[in-house]
Amino acid sequence: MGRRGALIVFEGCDRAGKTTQCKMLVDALNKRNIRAEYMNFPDRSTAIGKIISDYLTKKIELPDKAVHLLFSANRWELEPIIRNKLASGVSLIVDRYSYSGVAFSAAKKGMDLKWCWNPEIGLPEPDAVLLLNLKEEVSSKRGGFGQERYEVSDFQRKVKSNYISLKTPLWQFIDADKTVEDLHQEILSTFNTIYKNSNGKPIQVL
Ligand code: DGP
Ligand code: NA
Ligand code: NA
Repeated sequence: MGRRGALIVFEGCDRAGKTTQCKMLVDALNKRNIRAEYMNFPDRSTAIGKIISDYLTKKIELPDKAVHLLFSANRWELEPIIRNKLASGVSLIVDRYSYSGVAFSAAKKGMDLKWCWNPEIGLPEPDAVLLLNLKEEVSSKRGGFGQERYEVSDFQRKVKSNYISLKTPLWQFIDADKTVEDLHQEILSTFNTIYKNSNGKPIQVL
């Protein structure tokens, strides 16, 4: 049997370029015959994901704690798939994960990091978390900012400070204020190191 896949999570405030970079990384790896797939959270295509999507686009209102548990349940509904793919050798490039869950929810009044972290306990732990770091003045000028529920400058500042509280040795901060191609090259070489180092190590849990 070959090696397991690596689990790499991308985090960052809205409009930092995560989705673009995740997809470019998957394409680059597949071209190099490294099996890799893109995943994103929230996954709006599932039954739970549809409720989350309606909430984010402000079609419905829900209490903050209920929404938090839905986001978490959305990760748990895909947990068996994550485990199976990794075991079969596919690396997963994940666009947001539990850290978004906690950083965004805990930015709300009456919510704290510890309460928010609880439902994430037991999910597969990533081999690395790459935080695409972009100054708020730059990200807020990128297209589309401001259309969804959390895309407000004050809120994004709280999210950023929560990310800093969640940082562990698995995290790498990457300066995202550069061209798409330069950022891609940096991420590709970061991936190579993570991929080598994760070989033979069992997946841990959060
Ligand atoms: P995206 O599709 O990546 O733009 O993410 C949608 C929005 O939802 C974005 O503002 C970040 C936020 N978000 C992502 N995951 C979670 C989560 O688990 N909990 C909360 N409260 N917000 C989240
Ligand atoms: Na967004
Ligand atoms: Na995204």
